[in-house]
Amino acid sequence: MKLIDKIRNGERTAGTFLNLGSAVAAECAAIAGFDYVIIDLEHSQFGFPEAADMIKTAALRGMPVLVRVPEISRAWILKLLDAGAGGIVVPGLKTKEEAERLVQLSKYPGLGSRGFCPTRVCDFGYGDAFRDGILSYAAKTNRDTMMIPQCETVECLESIEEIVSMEGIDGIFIGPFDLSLALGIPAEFSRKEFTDAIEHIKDVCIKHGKPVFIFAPDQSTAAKRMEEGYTSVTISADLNILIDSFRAVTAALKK
Ligand code: 3PY
Ligand code: MG
Repeated sequence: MKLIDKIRNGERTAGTFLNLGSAVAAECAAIAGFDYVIIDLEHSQFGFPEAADMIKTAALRGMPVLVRVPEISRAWILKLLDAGAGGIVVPGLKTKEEAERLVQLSKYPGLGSRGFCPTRVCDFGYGDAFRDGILSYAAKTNRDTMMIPQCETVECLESIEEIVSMEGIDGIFIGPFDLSLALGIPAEFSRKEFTDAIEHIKDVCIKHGKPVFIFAPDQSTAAKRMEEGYTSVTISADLNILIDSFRAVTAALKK
């Protein structure tokens, strides 16, 4: 099932970041029962070929995939959506104009001006994606692909209502580390300035009926965020979970 359908069904979802660049890690996340993964092209060391491979492997496992892009560019957004990404997460977004550009590049006419070609995501035009005509395909794709700016700058926080209410913006992802840095209180997640900010973002999203995602570095923070009513929590990343598991094993051996 697509992530957006789980969200529409009112499910609280949990995902993780994939920073290893490994399609096998995408499979492992699916086997482990995550609801989705986010391929991270912002902070990792791999590129489009690996990401495309991960998207395909995840699809074979029925695992929804979002991709965090390194920048808002036509090249990245088209390639990733055409490869089959279910949505795009945009780090460091600041302005309403950047959000508008994201919508322009990622949504087909009706909402934007996404370039069209029958690519992998629609069986290269040989499946039944266009059974009801190209306009119906475009409208369905516009509804089903999620464009999710991260709120992690002061500028985005200040314009959050304008950005969230924009047609074609399908949710917000709170980046606690960058947001706290931007507020001048690095990683001080219990400070009132920080808790007020994330509560505000959550309330604005709820008011506009849009999902609100938040990153949690560990399971206890994730559980707390779930209780606080975030739509989705993205917990840690494949490489951190791997190192933590390795550490638990080595620590047990050395006891
Ligand atoms: C942040 O905390 O800044 C993030 O972007 C988490 O992914
Ligand atoms: Mg960030």
